[in-house]
Amino acid sequence: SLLIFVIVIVLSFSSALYCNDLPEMRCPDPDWYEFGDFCYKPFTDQKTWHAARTSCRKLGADLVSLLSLKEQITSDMWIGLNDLEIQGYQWSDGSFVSHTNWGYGEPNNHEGREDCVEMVTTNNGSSWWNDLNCDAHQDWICMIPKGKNLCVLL
Ligand SMILES: [Ca+2]
Ligand SMILES: [Ca+2]
Repeated sequence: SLLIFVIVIVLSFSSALYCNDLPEMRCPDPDWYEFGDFCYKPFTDQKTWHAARTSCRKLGADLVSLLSLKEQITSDMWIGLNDLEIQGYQWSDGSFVSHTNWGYGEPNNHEGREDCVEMVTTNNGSSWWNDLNCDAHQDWICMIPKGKNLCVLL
């Protein structure tokens, strides 16, 4: 069979990221949970929302936009949703905001300083979204489409 590798070169700072496709529609490695058409990986080294997004993007992924993997999420985690732009809430990866899952009284934009969104998970397993100051340090979760390999920094 013919393997077609698509090389995408992304300039990031002064380094280049090389990202290719996998020969099969699967996740890049066993650390990534497969669900539907996407792969998910939670990270527990707490970061600001922007630092978390940068880390995901360096892998060729982005902060999670489709949350159909609740059982894998056991802590409060940054997701890709934000209202950093004037247009209102958007997903970091450009996905259409088709539904929301705000907690009671959220988003409250507390003190006018909450432009990023975390998914809060309670002890009984239910979860909801809360807008939060982007500079808070939280766990985070990346999402990458199945069939895409992780980028390599050269
Ligand atoms: Ca806000
Ligand atoms: Ca809030």
